[in-house]
Amino acid sequence: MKRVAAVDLGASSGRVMCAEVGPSVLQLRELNRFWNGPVRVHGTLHWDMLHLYRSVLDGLQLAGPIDGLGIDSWAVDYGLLDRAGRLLSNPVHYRDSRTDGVMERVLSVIPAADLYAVTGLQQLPFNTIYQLAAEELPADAATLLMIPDLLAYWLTGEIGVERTNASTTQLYDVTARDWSDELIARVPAPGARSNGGLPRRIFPRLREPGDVIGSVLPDETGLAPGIPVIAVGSHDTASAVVAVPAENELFAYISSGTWSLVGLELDAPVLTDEARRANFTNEGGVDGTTRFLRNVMGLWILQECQRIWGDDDLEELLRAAADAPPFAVLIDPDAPEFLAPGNMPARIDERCRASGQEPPRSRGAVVRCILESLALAYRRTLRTAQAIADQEVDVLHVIGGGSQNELLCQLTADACGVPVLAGPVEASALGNVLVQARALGEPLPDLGAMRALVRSTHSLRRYDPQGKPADWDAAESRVFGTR
Ligand code: LFR
Repeated sequence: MKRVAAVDLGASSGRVMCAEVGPSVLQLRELNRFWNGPVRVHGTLHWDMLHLYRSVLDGLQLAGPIDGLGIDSWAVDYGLLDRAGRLLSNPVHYRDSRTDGVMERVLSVIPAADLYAVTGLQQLPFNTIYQLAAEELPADAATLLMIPDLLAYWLTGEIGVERTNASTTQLYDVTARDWSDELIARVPAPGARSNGGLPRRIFPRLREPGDVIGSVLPDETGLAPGIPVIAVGSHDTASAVVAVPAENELFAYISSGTWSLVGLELDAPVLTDEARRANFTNEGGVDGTTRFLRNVMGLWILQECQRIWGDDDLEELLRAAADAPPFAVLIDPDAPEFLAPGNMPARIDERCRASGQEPPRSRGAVVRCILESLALAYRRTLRTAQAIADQEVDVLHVIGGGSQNELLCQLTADACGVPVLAGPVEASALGNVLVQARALGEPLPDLGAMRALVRSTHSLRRYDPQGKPADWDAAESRVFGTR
């Protein structure tokens, strides 16, 4: 039996959990949970890195004796260190507007097909490559670290970038399984339409999930000396997919939180034109797997509505949504205007007017619109993934915080026409501790063994498809045309 701690940082909250992992045992206990989100300073959205580090230390101090700790977080964002190892500035939030228009400029230098052939990554305006092309690299930048790697560096003094997170930068060669020297050399300088290139030396050596990064530096962290810090699937979605409680290979998943990551687990990347045009990503998974998925905007739109309304009673909002008339108003949740923080109810109204729909009149109707629209986007994404990868799917696993949203789970089953199995909620933290436990010697030889342990220790809720499939067909052609 191993006792380990998981640091799991999501885009709206972070948490430190303590776990016991052993034969027939997989038990998590939350040590602390803390706010995370954008902090606007002079117009730029930042992450509050020191608040996160401080909160991580506070949580770890409550853990008692542990055999290891691992860190996962959202992807794409990074910190830059100078030669002395000092963080040059607070990492910028991926929803910041500095990347507006940058993707188009980069693609005029590196054609989209070239980029996809190397990286297999979906086009998201905030991919690391576009963030780096948005601003002049500070002259004293010596090292780029992704968010979990930055925290691991503060804890241990060791430098490196974990592979699953590196795979989200759009500067990683998914076939060679290393940084792409070619793309790094072609990234255009800010404002330029020609090659500027980034210095190759700022990209550190890659680590594998399961590698021991180093041990905790005792003095300033206040933690017991010598605790191993273990690289996990440091991209939160990679860790979450480890904990999908699938019984066989015929499954799809939705990692449901601020984002909804909808897709399949494959043995190898799909780098075809069809996959590129459908904007599917081939992110790196644990044990060399490929996460073939698309980002759907997720519960972010609802979270922003709640913030604008000042209404944190989600249960009540969901009850009202359940009573609101079905299919009244539908939107494409992936429309670019829903990406940046702001007044989502007003943006939904605008979107409705622009598409000839009467805007929703009550909060319940707005929430119904968001959830039905998400379910439609899931259906479309799932069907496209299956068609491209030529894979049958018997069950759709919904994992993460959104798996607690009963109305959304039922609508998802109805829209997709497959049974949904909901849970576990803390999928990222579970994937994180499972990979650590294996690295520390627990007999969990492969993903199948890890998933079997999740299944035998966590109860799942099943939602069978209900209602008329024809209603969803009609809804799909209303929003996306008949393609
Ligand atoms: C989910 C997630 C997604 C990634 C987005 C931005 O938390 O990690 O996988 O696309 O955040 O980093």
